Amino acid sequence: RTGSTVLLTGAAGGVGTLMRELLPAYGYTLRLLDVVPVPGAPEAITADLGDRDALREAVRGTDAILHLAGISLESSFEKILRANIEGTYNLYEAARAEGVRRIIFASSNHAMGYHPWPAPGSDAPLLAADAPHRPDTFYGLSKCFGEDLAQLYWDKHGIETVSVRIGSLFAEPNSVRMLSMWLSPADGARLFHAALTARDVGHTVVYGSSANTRLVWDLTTARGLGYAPQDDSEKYAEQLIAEQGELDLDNPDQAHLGGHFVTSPPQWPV
Ligand code: 15L
Repeated sequence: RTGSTVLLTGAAGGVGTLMRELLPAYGYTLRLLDVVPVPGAPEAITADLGDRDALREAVRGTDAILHLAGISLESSFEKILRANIEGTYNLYEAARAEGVRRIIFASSNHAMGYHPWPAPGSDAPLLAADAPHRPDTFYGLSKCFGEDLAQLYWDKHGIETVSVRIGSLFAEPNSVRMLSMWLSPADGARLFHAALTARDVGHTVVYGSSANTRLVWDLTTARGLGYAPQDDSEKYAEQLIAEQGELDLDNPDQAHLGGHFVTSPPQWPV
């Protein structure tokens, strides 16, 4: 519901920064949290996802949580375990203890990264939201865990979650792969707003992308929330393909939906 207070975790991150700008127009009051200070927002809460008391206080009195915090690239298993797996558990526990009823979980396309890229011209169906998990990294594995945690907290405690498998949420796509994966910032805000306001979501898993001409994911569950994407990456296609060439499915870096996360994942800075 608009007019509600939403805790935004990871408010200093890439997606968090974009959503801080775009979501207030939908009528939300945002409470910001990050492990580092949020530039331009001295009121933001600085807390680690390992600090359970701080999380209880941060979620108290909010109507919903948009959980973007955590490590957003591949890292060591130990770091992923702490930030993404234990951190997400700590946040759900805080929500349960404080009676918060709705969480939007920033899952990732990398939960599904080992699904093969469809051959050009093939009539392979779009990848459904309920296809099996095929994580491409420990990072992707932590997103699979988060989705299952969300299911558990719905079944056991009645806390609703929309798990959004975000594609590539950047101002513009910067690779040929991203022509399929791009979620424009404006469509990202539309999707999070739909996830925050749709009724009776239980635990719903959706792909987060714009209405891209080269889409590989089935957006049915996202549209079922009322999401109506307005953008299409195709306007960037000519230039990106001229610079980088078409995808080469014989190249192991490009043969799967997770792209180069499958072979040489970008590393979270230590
Ligand atoms: C992700 O999950 C990352 O957080 C982001 O930095 C991008 O790499 C994105 O996936 C992607 O696949 O483009």
